Amino acid sequence: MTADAQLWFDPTGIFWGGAWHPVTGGDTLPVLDPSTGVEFARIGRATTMDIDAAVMAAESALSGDWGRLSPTERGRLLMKLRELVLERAEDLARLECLDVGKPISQCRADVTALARYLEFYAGAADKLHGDTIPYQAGHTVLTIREPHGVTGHIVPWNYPMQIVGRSVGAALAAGNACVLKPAEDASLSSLALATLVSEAGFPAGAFNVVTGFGSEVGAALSGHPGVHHVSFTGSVDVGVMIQTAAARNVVPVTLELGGKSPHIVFDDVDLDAALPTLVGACMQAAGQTCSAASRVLIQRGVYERVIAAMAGVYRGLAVGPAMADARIGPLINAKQKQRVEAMLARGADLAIAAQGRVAPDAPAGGYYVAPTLFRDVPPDHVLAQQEIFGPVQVAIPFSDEAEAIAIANGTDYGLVAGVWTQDGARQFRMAHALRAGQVFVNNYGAGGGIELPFGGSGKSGHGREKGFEALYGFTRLKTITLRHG
Ligand code: TXE
Repeated sequence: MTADAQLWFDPTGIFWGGAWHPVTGGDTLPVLDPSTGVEFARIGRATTMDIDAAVMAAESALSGDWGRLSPTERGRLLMKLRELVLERAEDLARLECLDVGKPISQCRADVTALARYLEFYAGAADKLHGDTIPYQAGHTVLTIREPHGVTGHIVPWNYPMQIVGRSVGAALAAGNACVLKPAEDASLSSLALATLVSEAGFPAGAFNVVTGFGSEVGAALSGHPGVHHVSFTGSVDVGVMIQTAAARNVVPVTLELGGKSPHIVFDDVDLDAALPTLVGACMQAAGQTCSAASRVLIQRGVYERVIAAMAGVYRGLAVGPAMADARIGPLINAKQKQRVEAMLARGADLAIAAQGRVAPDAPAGGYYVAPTLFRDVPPDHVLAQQEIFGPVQVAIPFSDEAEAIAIANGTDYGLVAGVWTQDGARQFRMAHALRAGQVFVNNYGAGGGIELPFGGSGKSGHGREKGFEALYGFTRLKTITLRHG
């Protein structure tokens, strides 16, 4: 462990049934600092037996103290957890910075977002109302929302705290008991959260964390017959596996699988307002963001001006160590760096408008990639079709609204879209026409907004995270028909 972040728990343990346990078999996995490539801790490599234990602990919680709490009491516990998160905010941020390689200021923002998710869902816990439905004479019909039961949460490494906050926060508020499987590259903040859950006084088994490989414990969790809902954020291929595994038990899944989100710039753009976002909406977490605006569609009348302005921003982008708070940090691991470099190589036939640079002080072992803006990219080019998940954007020219819509909707994904235009009617036309779960007009939130439902269509997945919609997703509706004559 380096002096940059201090662990206040043993990361080789896993947390279930309100207590820490060694993993069955005692195997561990290395935790590397993406800024240096150096190992600084180890986490437990759990087995399917550990998943069985965690699911059983969650089942016991539902039939025990956790299941007996009122919604208001669940909300208060979430609020207490929020307070503890804020008390340890700097520790959590430094831990995440070291583990995930995101610039420290982005990690601080992630802690703030985690606290805000907990606050939102704490307040919402006792506001999950049902309906009454007019029916036949002599009957009263009402609907109530019940928790699914045990919910499985498989989380990636790009925004661990935010994704745990939005997913586990909503599930707990709705009364489920959670089993969380963080990514093997980013498990520390989930383990840290378990210490705070314990301190907040959550009943045993309400929140459980099991670390290890996705292909081992992740697969076991998603196909476990004791799990009643699976929430997954990650790659399309694994999303398909998870949906298939859950289908064998006929349980619902929420899948958030990334995208190739278009940011569309019309000739009447207010370029001063748009420019920071046109680049910034792709550079958070070094482009490893599901909602990254990785395609910039620019109308021909303003094309050269926008490219020149974006190129100017790119030339000022320096990639460097996360703890030094470089604007852009390293990628998560060597594999992701190879993936992004392989994609860059597939762009050898394209023109580069501008590149940023890797800072001279960036340690040689870190996973750094220089930001790259390609121009005049054909809409069907592989770089304009496939998620790159790195600091890479493609600029595509278009002539009119119809062409912009065709290009924007012309990928397998449909997560987020952004539009810059001052024409009010066009703002609405575009918002309706774009295939995306979120459309931003004259701004681009890159998935932002705790209160705003978020999710996609096509290969971006289905179901909604965030806001009240996520709460509904973590419940099932029961209809009660009373005949009273
Ligand atoms: O993701 P994986 P990877 C995309 C992005 C990236 C690519 C590959 O394009 O380049 O995916 O990243 C768990 N059963 N996104 O390989 O493997 C795993 O342990 C159950 C987009 O890292 O999907 C981790 O917890 N679980 C994305 C989680 O799945 C399994 C964020 C995600 O890892 C499993 C991340 C299995 N068989 C990557 N195999 C987004 N939407 O934000 C792995 N996992």
